[in-house]
Amino acid sequence: MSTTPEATQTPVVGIIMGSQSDLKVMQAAADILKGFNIPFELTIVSAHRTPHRMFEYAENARKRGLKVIIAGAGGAAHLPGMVAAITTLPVIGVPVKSSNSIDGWDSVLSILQMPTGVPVATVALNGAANAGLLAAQILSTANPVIAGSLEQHRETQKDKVMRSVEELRK
Ligand code: RP5
Repeated sequence: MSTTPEATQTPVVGIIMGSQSDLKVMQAAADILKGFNIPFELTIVSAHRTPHRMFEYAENARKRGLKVIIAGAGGAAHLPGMVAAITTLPVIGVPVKSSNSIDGWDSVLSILQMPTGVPVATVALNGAANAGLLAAQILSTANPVIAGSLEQHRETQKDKVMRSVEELRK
């Protein structure tokens, strides 16, 4: 497994976030993609503070070779929905619990409640690891190597639970 796939190959997943302060949550998506050897890029794109950058990023994403976008934001979290409005690539939204949020409900509801016609696949609050896994699953439909790695990942999870079951039996 390459240690820095994102540095050597064209990214197929774009991880974007509204602020540097989201990185502590969004890093989990990057870690998952690294584990699956999936090339990705990671950057900050703010719907509110850099709207033109957001538009350009979303408009060019498919042309640049991206296949999935993971977008994380907190507060009035418009980033995933706006990016989904501009591109037809699948967009996975990660609601981030930001420091001045109302328990994260602001982020969850603004990402989750997309109007019909422009879907965002919303994961749990701070659920960036699942966003990484979902991106891998989307890519696995056309990539048997990733599909095999996902099977292995599930087996590992199962084995961990079964070890706990054995421990409790003792
Ligand atoms: C959102 O506002 C960001 O996604 C972040 O979660 C939140 C707070 O941003 P900072 O004030 O920390 O830059 O746009």
